[in-house]
Amino acid sequence: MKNRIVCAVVCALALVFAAACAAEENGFLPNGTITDNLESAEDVKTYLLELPEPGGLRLRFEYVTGADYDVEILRPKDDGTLKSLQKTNFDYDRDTVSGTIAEQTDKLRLPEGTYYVRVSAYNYSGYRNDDYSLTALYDAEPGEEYEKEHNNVARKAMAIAGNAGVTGNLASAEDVDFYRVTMPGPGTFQAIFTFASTGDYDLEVFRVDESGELSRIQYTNMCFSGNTQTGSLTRLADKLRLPAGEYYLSVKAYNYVGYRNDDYVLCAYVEDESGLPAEREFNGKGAAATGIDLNASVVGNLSSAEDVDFYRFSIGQQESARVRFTYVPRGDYDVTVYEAKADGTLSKIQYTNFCTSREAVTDTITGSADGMTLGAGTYYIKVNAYNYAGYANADYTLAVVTD
Ligand SMILES: [Ca+2]
Ligand SMILES: [Ca+2]
Ligand SMILES: [Ca+2]
Ligand SMILES: [Ca+2]
Repeated sequence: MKNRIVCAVVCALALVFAAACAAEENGFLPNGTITDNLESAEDVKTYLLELPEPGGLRLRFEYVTGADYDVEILRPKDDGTLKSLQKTNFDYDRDTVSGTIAEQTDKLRLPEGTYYVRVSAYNYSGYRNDDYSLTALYDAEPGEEYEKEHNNVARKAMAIAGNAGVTGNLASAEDVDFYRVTMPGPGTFQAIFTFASTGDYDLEVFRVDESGELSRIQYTNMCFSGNTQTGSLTRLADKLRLPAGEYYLSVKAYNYVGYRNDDYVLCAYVEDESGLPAEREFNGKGAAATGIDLNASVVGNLSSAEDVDFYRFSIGQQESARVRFTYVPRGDYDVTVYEAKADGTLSKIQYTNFCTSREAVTDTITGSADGMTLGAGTYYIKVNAYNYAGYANADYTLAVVTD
């Protein structure tokens, strides 16, 4: 039995070697051109393509009009079989002056290594005996500033540094691109995305939950609804505040119609707030409240209309104090103060709505709530958007000041 397995492995290796040798005769270097033809409707031509470094690859295929070809890019798997990465049908059937047409495949980003390109007739009526020419258009992209496929699942995500753009693209409507960003300390996190303005992308941010599974914390649809815009467009996702840790970003097409093969640029803009008086997400419950001191400002923000931010402060002896809140004029905030009861429950003692209906000439507005007489104890403050329309992503500043 063992001998049969060894024999099978040897035979498989021999077949791979033979296939490689056979194809190598027809091999072509990156950016080289092969001129060839199919000798019959059943003929299949296979060419070896070696990519010395990871990079972008697209094929240029020139053929007689009226013909119908399939051009496929494959890579050998460890077991010797070939996996199809892309199959493009070329079937231009209108007349041209030259009688030929040159078209290109969508661009793939590929790891370095061995690939095969296979040319065949789509069907019997699409077969032509005429010459075609095939060119591999390849750009080496060894640097970290370029997407590294295959990254379609989170565990194969490409690690990217904060504040450094990575250029990638969707190779097909089904392509998914995962990236991983490590935040060494708590701080702000904001995705910046530059994309073809006619495209429609989904950009998602995930954290890893206790069980090791991805949990989505942000979804942004990146598109442009106008019809005159050309070129590319840059959009910002809402700013998040996140604990230290690893986060995943994914880019994919919103749907088949929204797919574009063009390059995009993704940047995770991060600012470390270790040691700074800033909110510490995830603080959506009193038990996870961010501790603050009396008469000291803390900066925070709502990362979505549903975000809730809890803060906690303590008073040693009776004080007269009030909440001071600084915010952008278009925001509409609910700020609620609670007293912690002996049984651990929170009892509401003050509610203030912070908003302005007047036209503001300043970037921010500062409002003060009514004064409160607070006995020794622990208190909580909850900040949330008054409603969906009142949500603003910009920073706010909160303080409890004694009179
Ligand atoms: Ca990709
Ligand atoms: Ca991908
Ligand atoms: Ca927040
Ligand atoms: Ca929060």
